Amino acid sequence: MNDEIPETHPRYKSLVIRERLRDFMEKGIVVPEGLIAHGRGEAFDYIFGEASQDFALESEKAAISLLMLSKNPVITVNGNVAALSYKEIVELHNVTGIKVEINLFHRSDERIKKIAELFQREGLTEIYGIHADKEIPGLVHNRRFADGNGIYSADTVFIPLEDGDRAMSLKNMGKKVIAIDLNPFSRTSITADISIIDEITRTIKNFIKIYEELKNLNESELKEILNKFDNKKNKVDAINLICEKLRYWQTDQKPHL
Ligand code: PTJ
Repeated sequence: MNDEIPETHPRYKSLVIRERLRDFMEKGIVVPEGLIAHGRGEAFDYIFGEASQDFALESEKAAISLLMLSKNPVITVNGNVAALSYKEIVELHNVTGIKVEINLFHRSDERIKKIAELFQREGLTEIYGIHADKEIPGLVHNRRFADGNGIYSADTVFIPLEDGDRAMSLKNMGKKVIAIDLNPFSRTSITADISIIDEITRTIKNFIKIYEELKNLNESELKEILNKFDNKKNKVDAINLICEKLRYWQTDQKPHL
């Protein structure tokens, strides 16, 4: 698949991800709009130096703590998320028990079937959202369809890659929301209780490592991590880094963060 991209290329990982999204678009899993959405994320990642910054790692630690404290957490998966991270999401499910629900903006039975098969081939037996029997109040688009045993009844919903109004509707239902979005200004980043400003493939890999570090902590130790976490400060750090980087490129002053 990647034979023409030399591993020594300075932007190798980014080029491999682009190629992967194109391949999964040809398979009917990613929609063409998904490539545009990825481009928006990539532009932010370029500024962040294509690396998980401290503010990202802190939010990832808080997110794992919240997932471990939750009784019924669900990760919601769209075409881009499935294409980029299905293997790691199954691994995350295997270690944390998080449920996996397919929820698509450009919803079709055919895409749902293809995405479900991807996860099934990786060994995931229970996939939610195939027969979405509930609607999230306040939404008019396709993301309103939810599984009564999945997102609809979850206490924590983990939303990667979505700039939308669903996060607010889920919060209005009393749920905790964790988001992954490289864009700190997206509606989902603004609304989430924990806004992870990091690239999805790095985030899910970090999650598995962080889980290993935290898995023996008790409830009060996990709660302490959450209490110390300041989502607003983290978002401000991300925005400050963007400003510093832009200034650096203007003036050659090294960014502090
Ligand atoms: O598969 P579907 O039909 O559900 O459609 C999926 C897309 C992604 C097309 C749909 O959800 C969409 O239009 O998303 P948005 O509203 O463009 O939001 C996607 C957000 O993800 C943007 O704010 C990007 O900054 C962010 N993003 C894109 N790629 C990455 C990312 N964040 C982290 N890692 C990425 N690789």
